[in-house]
Amino acid sequence: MLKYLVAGMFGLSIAFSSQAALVEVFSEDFESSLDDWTTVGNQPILTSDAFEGAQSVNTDRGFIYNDFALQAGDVISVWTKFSGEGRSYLGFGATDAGTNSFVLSSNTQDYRFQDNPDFGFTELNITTFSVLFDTWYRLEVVLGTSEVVGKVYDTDGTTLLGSLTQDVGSLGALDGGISLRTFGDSANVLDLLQVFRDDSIAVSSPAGISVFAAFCIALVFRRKS
Ligand SMILES: [Ca+2]
Repeated sequence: MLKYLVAGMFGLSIAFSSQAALVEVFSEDFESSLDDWTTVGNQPILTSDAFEGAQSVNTDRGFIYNDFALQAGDVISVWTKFSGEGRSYLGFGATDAGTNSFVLSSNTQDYRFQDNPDFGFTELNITTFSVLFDTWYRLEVVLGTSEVVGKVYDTDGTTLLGSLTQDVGSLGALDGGISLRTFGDSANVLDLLQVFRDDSIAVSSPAGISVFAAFCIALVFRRKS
């Protein structure tokens, strides 16, 4: 229940901080099959070490990606936890030609952007960051038209621990879906992937928009529980 409350507070934070009607347009909680995902490399493993529900995913060094049509302005969010050294990838613009990714690394203690043509890697901007084991972090990527911002939040989902900006020109194509990857310790996991989008609801006052967005997101989380 606490986790749902935290997730709900995170939703409220998005609504109130952005002054826009951000609503959930995609969700994957890893509670059932991975039929909607394409696997590159090793097969993903569903684990019982979950942030939400009963399962999360470890991709065993492979990438998984889907064909959800991301748009500029989208906010992509996923939870991750490390039990040992490794990396967690939150990717965007994913197709069969590769992806881009925001990467949190417990093995090198940093977060970074990568361009991943053919699911390889080209290192882009990087910032040192102290990653703790056995701690849930929320990763977020905000897609812009000229730059993309990656953020790392603490276990409460709302305390911003660090952010990194990457110009779009250094990334690969942005048209495509979402990708995920873990490598390193077999117990490093990802859970509750969500995409939020401004649905441009016409409400006269910004406060009204925020309240409406908070109501919508609260409903979404309530349905999940
Ligand atoms: Ca789950």
